[in-house]
Amino acid sequence: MRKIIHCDADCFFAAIEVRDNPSLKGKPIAVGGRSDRRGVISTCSYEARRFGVRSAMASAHALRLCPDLLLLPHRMEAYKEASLQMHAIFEDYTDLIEPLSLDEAYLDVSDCILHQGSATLIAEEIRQRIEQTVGITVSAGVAPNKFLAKIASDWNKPNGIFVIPPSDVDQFVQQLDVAKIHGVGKVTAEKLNAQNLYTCGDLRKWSDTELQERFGKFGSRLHQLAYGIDDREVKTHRIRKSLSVEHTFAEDLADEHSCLMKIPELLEAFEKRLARLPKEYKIAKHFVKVKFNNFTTTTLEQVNPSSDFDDFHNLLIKALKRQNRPVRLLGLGVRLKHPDDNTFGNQLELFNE
Ligand code: TTP
Ligand code: MG
Repeated sequence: MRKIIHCDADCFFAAIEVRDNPSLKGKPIAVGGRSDRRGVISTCSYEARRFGVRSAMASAHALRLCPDLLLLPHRMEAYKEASLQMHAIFEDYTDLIEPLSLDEAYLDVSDCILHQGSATLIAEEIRQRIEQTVGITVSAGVAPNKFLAKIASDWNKPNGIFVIPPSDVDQFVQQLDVAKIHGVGKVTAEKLNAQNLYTCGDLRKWSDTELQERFGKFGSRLHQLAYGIDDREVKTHRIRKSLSVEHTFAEDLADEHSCLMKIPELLEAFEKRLARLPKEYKIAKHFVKVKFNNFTTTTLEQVNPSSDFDDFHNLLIKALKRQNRPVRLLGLGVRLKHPDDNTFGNQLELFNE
């Protein structure tokens, strides 16, 4: 069972404009291209939304709907900077982050041990920290999968959180409007409604085959979503160079024996993460990391790693010999190779050919 958080900033570009010019607060504003140049609205404040102004609408049309609309030009650098700040906060909780746009991301916090692993408390802390450091509000959805987390982040927007615990999934999905399903646009929603299918509960009356006959491949997906099932993983886009786990112990580990005793639990956490790693990755090296009680850190690597994890045992014994002191932190992990990684090492191989 996964724990997924979907974070989505509230009227992102507009919120940054208000943050940087507080006199705009409470006013109908929009960020977009100029109406005399056939510009379109990128986004607008909630005050402007009350007039019917929407993203992707022609700016000229928006100004007719809301004559007092303050139309501001883009400041992409400021939005990118805020986006980076948000991601830096996400990274304190997990490596499994899938950005969907500058202001939106999925986080898989299944392995996060902060707040006793409560995804709800993690999401609340993320929202608070973004508000404090970036100066904008973010809405969050917490659920056992991406499909539901995304719907949940929209549920109490703006500046809200909505949690769908596993025990509530069935009931929540039963009454969910089919139009809320990602991929169900206006046309599909109308088709479904014409068949008396309004909620996901209604969708369950149809078999997988019946839905496929009517909607092709998407029909099969609809069948799964109607039961709240979505197995899609949170996909990080960057290429990983390494994968590891580490732990700082409440009390220093006094000797080699007590350090070696910690390997099994570190390995257990590590293997969980390794299981989620996409198959294209190859393990190039094993390594251990040791931080001693004087805060010096040492790492030791094994270039031709064994196929099991016995290396960690031997590496750790060697690393500990570098300083005979109590240990604060132990880590172990692997350096990775990815076929798409075009850094120096791979290019050299190319030249060698
Ligand atoms: P969204 O998250 O879709 O919208 P939003 O953050 O403005 O509002 P909400 O509170 O509903 O989340 O998009 C994020 C940013 O991406 C948005 O601030 C501006 C930009 N954007 C466009 O430039 N064009 C578009 O059509 C959309 C939808 C967004
Ligand atoms: Mg948003």
